[in-house]
Amino acid sequence: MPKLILIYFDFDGGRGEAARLTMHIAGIPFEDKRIPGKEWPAQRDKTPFQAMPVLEVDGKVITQSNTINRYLGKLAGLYPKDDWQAALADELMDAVEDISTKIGNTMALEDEPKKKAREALAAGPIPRFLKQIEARLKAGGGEWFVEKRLTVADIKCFLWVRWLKSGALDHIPADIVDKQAPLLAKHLERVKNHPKIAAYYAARGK
Ligand SMILES: N[C@@H](CCC(=O)N[C@@H](CS)C(=O)NCC(=O)O)C(=O)O
Repeated sequence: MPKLILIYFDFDGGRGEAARLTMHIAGIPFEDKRIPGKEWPAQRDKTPFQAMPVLEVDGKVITQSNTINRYLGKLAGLYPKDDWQAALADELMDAVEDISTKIGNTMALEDEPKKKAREALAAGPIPRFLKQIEARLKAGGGEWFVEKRLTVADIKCFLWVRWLKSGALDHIPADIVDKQAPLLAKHLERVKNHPKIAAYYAARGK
């Protein structure tokens, strides 16, 4: 196994969290290097694309959260070997990334434009993505997105749905998932209760 260092912000979510969970589930040793927000400006230009997560693999770096998820998913046995199933997992992760980016783009807005932008997302794109992603879950059998087992696609979706349901996003109703995509709400519980994931967050006091 290569020497792995995951570099990301110091919170238990966001684009770096799927990588952490993937390595924990598989028992892959890694250094969880958490960068405090105040240190980020000094670090930004040292990263290849001025963004995190960054994964160091035996001293070389790769970036882009879904690229990292795929790479680690392969090491962890949580990514399909079959090309078609792998494409379905990729599609799902990229769809989640698309809508997460739309939401993420509102984070730095001032109060009034943020309200407007989020209300617009809650009125259209978020319900649409929820329903489309739920349809993919149904197509996979209703419990997992691909191969009828936990993969990095489930982890990616779980983290997005958890964010939506957390109530942390002002102007986006926390019950939007329950109302628009109840199967994704159930999927969240399924992933959250995976023994390795439950043990990980219990150990972190979450
Ligand atoms: N496409 C990239 C986006 C990376 C990204 O925007 N990361 C955010 C954190 S989730 C970041 O580093 N923001 C700090 C900044 O842009 O200064 C990925 O999927 O990894």
